[in-house]
Amino acid sequence: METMLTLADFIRKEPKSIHGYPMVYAFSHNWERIEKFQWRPDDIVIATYPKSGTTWISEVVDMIQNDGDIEKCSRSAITEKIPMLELFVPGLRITGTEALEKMPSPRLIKTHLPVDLIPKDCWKNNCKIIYMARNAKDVAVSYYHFDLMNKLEPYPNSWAEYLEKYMTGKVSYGSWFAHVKSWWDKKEDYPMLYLFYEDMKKNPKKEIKKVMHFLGKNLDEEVLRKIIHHTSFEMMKNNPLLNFTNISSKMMDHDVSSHLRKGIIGDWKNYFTVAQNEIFDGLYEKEMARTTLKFCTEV
Ligand code: PPS
Repeated sequence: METMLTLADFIRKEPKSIHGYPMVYAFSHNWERIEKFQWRPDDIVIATYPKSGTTWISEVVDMIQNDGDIEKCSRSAITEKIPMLELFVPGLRITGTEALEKMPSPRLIKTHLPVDLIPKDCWKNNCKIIYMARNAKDVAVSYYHFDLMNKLEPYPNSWAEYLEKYMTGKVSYGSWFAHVKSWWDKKEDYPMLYLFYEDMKKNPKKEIKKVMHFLGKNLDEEVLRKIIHHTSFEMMKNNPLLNFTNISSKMMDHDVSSHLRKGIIGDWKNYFTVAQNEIFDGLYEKEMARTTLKFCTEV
């Protein structure tokens, strides 16, 4: 049955509910593959809500793991060397779980799954988890532009319409609030590294060092400088192995928007109207009232 499906069957579809969470329609197919996923104790998981700097932190982790060796880190496109667990596009025969099964250890695994959807063995296996969060408003703007170009998502229509869906948690992977909070809470009973995009922007060296210590590595200053340079926005934007241009235009139209678009803190100010901002702040206050989690939205 699955082999009869083509990419066209997955283009511009509304997300489908998986255990109550809206999931990218294509990825929702054959969900048992996620539930049956075999973790390995030396897996390193990079978890994020979409558009929170996943690609950035992923390349940082790979550089650290490879002691800053750019040649080793250029072994393949980031989408291949760090597969996304839930990725499933039957028409293109791309499956995150299959790619991961074939991969030698230690594996680097990308996921946007909320805590509740992470295959349970992850916790038993003591996999190393790095979570990166980014402020809600810049994520909304980045996600909107991504959905304009990413045909696996429904077409977002106007910014106003998209923001409404985002605020009500009807976009793929659900509510930003629930995602960042549940991972923040998970940190209480599971040792993980919780990072912020904004901290990486302000002081990449400090954050990269945190990752380095978390991974049990000790790299000298020269290597750290190399990592900072190689993973800067400009370098990554122009690196075809890191900017997603390897992904077929049938899935992503890079003429509409780039995966590495602006890479700044505060771009939301160019999109939120005063009224939208007031409504958003009201919701934010309510949703974030009972958490110690704090974000920065401007420099
Ligand atoms: S995805 O598709 O969910 O995995 O996207 P993700 O990589 O999480 O997020 C994409 C946004 O991260 C920005 N980005 C960076 N910012 C600063 N420095 C570096 N090196 C960097 N790499 C990626 C990217 O530009 C997207 O944000 P926006 O605001 O759209 O530019």
